[in-house]
Amino acid sequence: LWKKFAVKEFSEKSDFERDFVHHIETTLARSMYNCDDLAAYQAASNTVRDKLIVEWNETQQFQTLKDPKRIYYLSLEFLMGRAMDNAMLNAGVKDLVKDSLSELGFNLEDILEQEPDAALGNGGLGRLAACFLDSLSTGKYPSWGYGLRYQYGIFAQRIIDGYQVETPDYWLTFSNPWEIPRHEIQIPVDFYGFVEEEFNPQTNETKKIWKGGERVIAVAYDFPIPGYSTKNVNNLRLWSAKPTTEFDFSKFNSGDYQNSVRLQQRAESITAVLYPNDNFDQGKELRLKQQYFWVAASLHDIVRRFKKTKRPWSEFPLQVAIQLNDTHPTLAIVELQRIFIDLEGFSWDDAWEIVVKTFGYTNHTVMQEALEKWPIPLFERLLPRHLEIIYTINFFFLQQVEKKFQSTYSQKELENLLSSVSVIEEYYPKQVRMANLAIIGSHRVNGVAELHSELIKTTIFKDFVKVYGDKKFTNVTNGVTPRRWLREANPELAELIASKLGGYEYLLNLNLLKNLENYLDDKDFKHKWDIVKLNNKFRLTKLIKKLTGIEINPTEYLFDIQVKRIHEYKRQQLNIFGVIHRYLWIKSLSPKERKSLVQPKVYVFGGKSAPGYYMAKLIIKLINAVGELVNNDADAEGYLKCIFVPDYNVSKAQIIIPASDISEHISTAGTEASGTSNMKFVLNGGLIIGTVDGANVEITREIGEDNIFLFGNLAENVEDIRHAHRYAPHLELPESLKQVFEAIESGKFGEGDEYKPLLDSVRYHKDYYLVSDDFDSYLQAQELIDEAYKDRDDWIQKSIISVANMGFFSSDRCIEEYAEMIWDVEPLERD
Ligand code: DL6
Repeated sequence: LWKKFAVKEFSEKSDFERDFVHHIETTLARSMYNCDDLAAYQAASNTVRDKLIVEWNETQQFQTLKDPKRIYYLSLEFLMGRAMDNAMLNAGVKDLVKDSLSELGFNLEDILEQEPDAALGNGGLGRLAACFLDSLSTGKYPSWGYGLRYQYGIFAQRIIDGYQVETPDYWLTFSNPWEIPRHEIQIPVDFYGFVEEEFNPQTNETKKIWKGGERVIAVAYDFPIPGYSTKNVNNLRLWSAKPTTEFDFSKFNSGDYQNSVRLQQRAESITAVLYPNDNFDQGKELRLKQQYFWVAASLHDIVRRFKKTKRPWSEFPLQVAIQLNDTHPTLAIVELQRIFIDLEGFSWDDAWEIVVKTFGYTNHTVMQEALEKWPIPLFERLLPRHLEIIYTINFFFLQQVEKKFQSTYSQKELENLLSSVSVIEEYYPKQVRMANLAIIGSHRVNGVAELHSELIKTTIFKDFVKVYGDKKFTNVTNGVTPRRWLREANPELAELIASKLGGYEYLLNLNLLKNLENYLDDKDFKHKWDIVKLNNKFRLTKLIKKLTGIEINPTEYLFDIQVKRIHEYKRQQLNIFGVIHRYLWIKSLSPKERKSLVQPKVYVFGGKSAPGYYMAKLIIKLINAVGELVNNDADAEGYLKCIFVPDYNVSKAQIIIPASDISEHISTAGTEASGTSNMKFVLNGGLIIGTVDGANVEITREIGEDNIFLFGNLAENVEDIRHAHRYAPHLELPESLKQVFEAIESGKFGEGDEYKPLLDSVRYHKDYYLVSDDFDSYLQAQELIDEAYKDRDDWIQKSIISVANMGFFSSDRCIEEYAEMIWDVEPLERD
């Protein structure tokens, strides 16, 4: 009988309209007469969501029935952006929804604007996780994402007098139609306390029992993740922290109201805020609490699901693959070992064998300051049993290393090796090195671009290669989902491509883009390609006008864009020094010379600095100060603009990226693990200027070196150059950079002194990021760009060839590689 009444998905306009009105009148308790865009967004999302949920339920039931091996992707960040447009596109109902809404008197674009970004991530790492979820669903892989449901995502950035000011991002003000609260799924998570030994006279064994001192409840919130052109809908489960009891009534009754709610607030604080650092480990206790809370709840869920199948434990790694997105979830290794030995009664060795087969670890950085370490005293207090287990893991591992090398290494060599691979760093205070633990507890370790994967083997993890050989270390070059980053972000280009490739099949097999090369002589196609870019520039200038009040005529300028987290290693300072250099040059020319010599350019910057990162904040200030001067200087009018787009996020990226002629990926060689916006920009027909770093290397290989503007020192020389800097009391700057520094110090951009730390970091403090070494080569590359842009036809040709060769950078390819090399899982097609 119930089947007769089961929810029906909408498949026609009239169904959509009926369900939409139903949600307005019941879910929102509003009437169609007072329905504004926000209400319309909520009703429309609920209607689309209903459709997803039907498929989501069926996918979950089907997977339970078939019981395949599942992938569990553990990431502390999922930078999802908006859900509605993506859900409609993936489900193939966007046109239907658009027409229906229009019949009801609404404009889809306005309605989509109502949705806040789900900004539960800092940058590349979190956005990669979001792309992977899309590809896992699209590729029909049985998989779950696990993360935290922060109440506050990455802060919103305002620019006041040129400075970054952070304001909280409370993204849950209105009910969120894209999440399903699972109040029935409540998992207790303990912290602190002590460890007891319990002797069992029957077995003659002693058992360790951890008695936690503080308990918090993890409540599940589920986010359906639709795949493109498939009914497969996977699940992203985010945990929210709740107190065990609402109140301490004894305190309440005795009049101590404040303290009675303290524990409640303390519990909820665990999932209150995302830590706003990118590539930097701040080492705060609450962060370690977040990590354990999340992995404990997730593992409990995973183990429970496995136990329901009644399979023997030996089959655990055949059914479960857990991927650690960076070291943040490394505690999962320890927690699983604890579950096996303390709760399920395994022997140490049996447990450890299963654990190592289950985990894979992805490294995303070689930067020392990003490598996570936790002080032992903190660990001991918060997770006493876990620390014991870590000591034991380390003890057995070091024993194994010693055995392997004792006959061939001298005592000194052996000591050095042991101290470098040990999980414990023996300084003051002693610390737990999470990366070492992640390597020891995983069967595979991967980097995220070829160069990066090689670098980790020769630098930060080189001693582990001695221990394990290099088979344990592999590479999976990052990728991006073409559904969001082409179809959704750049509908006009996606459609133009579809018109030549016979439809949108290429969104599922990005290698089909290669066929665009058949149209390199097609004038009409090239003209349309050019128009699409121009339209996208219009779209961006509208956004710039709205956000900054600055007007730009897009037909006049080459658009040069650098949008990403602000970081010294990403070198926005190199870019802005270049802008100043250009400005000084323009000022030195007569009006006639300007007309004949200067390629008009608008430089667009965007990105957030970590709130406590002084130097990055200074870079933001300098960019804004340069903009202030340049944008109001009549001599530069029509030749140069410098814009800082405030509050860069995923939704803005979807407008900014399609508008670029050139984008900048100019990190010091060897510092950017991969980069993924480089891929997005090229996929959208922009060319790039970049260093030989991260995925730029493979992009060059795929699209050809004629289509990219490379410059700067190579990674293999960086250490030698730094070494030379170390012994120079102050650096001899190139003339070009000297002029720039003089201009800054002369007070052109406000108080010259204000920027002293930034300039001194280059000239007196060893220029760690090689700005002075790469500056001239950067300027030369910019000159080549100006030159190349003059030949429009050739530029468009380069743009088309580049897009045609970006097939490799689909995140679908990444997921296939992980599935084959690391997870050993197959897609599961629903009947
Ligand atoms: O792998 C995704 C992304 C890379 O593209 C960037 O190059 C890299 O900087 C970023 N790494 C991090 C590291 N964060 N931590 N910890 O965000 O990963």
